[in-house]
Amino acid sequence: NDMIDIFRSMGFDVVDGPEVETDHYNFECLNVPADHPARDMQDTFYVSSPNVLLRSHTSSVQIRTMEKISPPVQIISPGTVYRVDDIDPQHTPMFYQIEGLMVAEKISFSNLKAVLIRLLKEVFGEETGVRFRPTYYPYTEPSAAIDMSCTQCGGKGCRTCGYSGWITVLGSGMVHPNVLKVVGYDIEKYSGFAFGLGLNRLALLYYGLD
Ligand code: 2NM
Repeated sequence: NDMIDIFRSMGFDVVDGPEVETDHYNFECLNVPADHPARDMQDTFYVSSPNVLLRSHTSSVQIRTMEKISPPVQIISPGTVYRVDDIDPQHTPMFYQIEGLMVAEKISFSNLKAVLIRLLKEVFGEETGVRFRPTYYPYTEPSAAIDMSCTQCGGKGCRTCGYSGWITVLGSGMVHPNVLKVVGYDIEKYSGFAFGLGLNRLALLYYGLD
């Protein structure tokens, strides 16, 4: 709820959607090709194979929203998501996510950086270090993983951060043109950024649990 308040203060609306999804909204619209490893049957729970499943992220909510309204769109979608994982300190088969999306004219990577740096500093304090690393997602291009300085040791290196001083807390990127096209947006006119974060891991860091 604190994070929702921070996003609201930056102009984001909160949207909701179904936890039982179709393959179409969970994968197909998100530019995840049929042979992509993320589509592996093991990766989520199928209610009725192969088309009905438990959502593996809340991106499906954002697709549904984009289908309904034209830009400017500025939303977050918090909620539970599901993935086939053995339980360990970093994994549970059900977890909480907040995803966000901003699409309008002239949205750039600078806007992505501004929003996500502000978020992490609001939650963890102004002294928090934030860095962006190139990575790959099928639904964004370019894509960036976002690390913040370790909350446990302040960046010196400890067990929590694997002695690196940094912890990866967010995935993000500029929404892939194929995704904008699927929802009928004019890619000559509009661009946008999107991001996803896992709340469980963030809560561990926030409350200082080892
Ligand atoms: C992430 C990382 C990067 C994402 C993409 C979209 C949509 F629907 F607009 F395509 N929503 N969220 C996204 C992008 C999520 O999570 C790690």
